[in-house]
Amino acid sequence: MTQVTKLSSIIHCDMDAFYASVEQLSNPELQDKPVVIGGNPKSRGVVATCSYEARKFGIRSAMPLAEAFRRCPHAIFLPPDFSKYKKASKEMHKIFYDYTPLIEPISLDEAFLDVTGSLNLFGTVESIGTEIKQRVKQELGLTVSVGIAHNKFLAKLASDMSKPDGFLVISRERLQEFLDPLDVGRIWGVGQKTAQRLKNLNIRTIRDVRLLDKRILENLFGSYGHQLYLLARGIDNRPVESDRQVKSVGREITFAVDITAYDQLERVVMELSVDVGRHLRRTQMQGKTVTLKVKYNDFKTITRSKTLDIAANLDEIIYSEARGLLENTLTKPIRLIGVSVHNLTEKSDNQLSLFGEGEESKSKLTRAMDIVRDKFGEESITRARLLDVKD
Ligand code: DCP
Ligand code: MG
Repeated sequence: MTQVTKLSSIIHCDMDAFYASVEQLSNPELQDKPVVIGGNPKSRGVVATCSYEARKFGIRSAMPLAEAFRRCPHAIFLPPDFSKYKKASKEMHKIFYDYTPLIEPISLDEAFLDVTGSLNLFGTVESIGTEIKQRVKQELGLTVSVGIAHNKFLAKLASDMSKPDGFLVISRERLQEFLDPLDVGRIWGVGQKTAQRLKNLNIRTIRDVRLLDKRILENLFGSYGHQLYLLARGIDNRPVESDRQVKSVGREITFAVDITAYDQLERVVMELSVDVGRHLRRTQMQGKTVTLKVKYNDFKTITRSKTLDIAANLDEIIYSEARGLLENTLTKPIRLIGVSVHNLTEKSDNQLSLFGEGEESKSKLTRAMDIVRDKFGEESITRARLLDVKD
């Protein structure tokens, strides 16, 4: 009997110049102009993103705003407006869900879709990709770049390489001839450091990596060497992990000015805890381990974790644990702080609370607040209540 292996059909979608495109859409005066998202060019912040018109001046994500201003003083500088971006992201996901429930969001503007099981209903993976692209344009007014292949690495490569307004299919037949001439930096997981290390060894293209013995790669790069061996051949067996299989939910923030006041830190930790809690409840998840991450002004980073007896997703519980972990961390000015919850399990809305009556009423109150926030926005309800949580 011959064994038939079913190949996956993966689509990678990534919006073009996402924050900037959303701003251009909401204000026609910004269209076709260099727009930089990040804030006041005189602040010490960095560029979140910029329109393709601004990229012509060499402006890029993560560049200091002052440098962006130097390159293009007539660019329009705007602060980010996350509620707008979240709304656009939600609408894009609604379109995705029409084709498959197997969606792995990577960021607000980027996701993998496994449509293997949807082909009977919708035709080919190419027709699904085309339809998604058209609908995002028609219904949202935004352009999304679409990459199609039989695994995640190749699908992402396809959308990255065809940007902006891209659409590219990497077929299995022409896979190696497509990959071989590409720069090593195109391999998933190869950052600037690894790329430089490879180039120092005169390994410049994916073909150069492919021609190396597996043992040499493993000697050079440890367990990642094995990955490199596979990726250079276009092999990537990672499944598309939909929301339910996500391993942690976290939020972090880099401050424009390093923080030295404890009460300010507490307030930020509260905001982050609320965001994490909201995301957990939206995706019907709960978690047992709360982690606090602190990066100091000298870039030294510490993480502290606490594992609870019972998994939780209430803002109060996450905040109270994160605040406990925050104690005695303010030994130097702090540059970044993050709160995350790990050890996730599913939690449905009607699941009984295991914390007893007190928690049950907190849970009800939180649910009521979530409903109000869904309707009127994140800032519609004061969070002062949380500041009173002492134990
Ligand atoms: N972002 C950010 N800081 C970064 C990189 C990105 O705040 N260092 C934000 C702004 C981007 C959004 O995330 O709009 C999506 O990131 P992408 O890397 O997908 O960049 P863009 O969508 O802006 O541009 P493109 O995908 O067309 O290259
Ligand atoms: Mg993008």
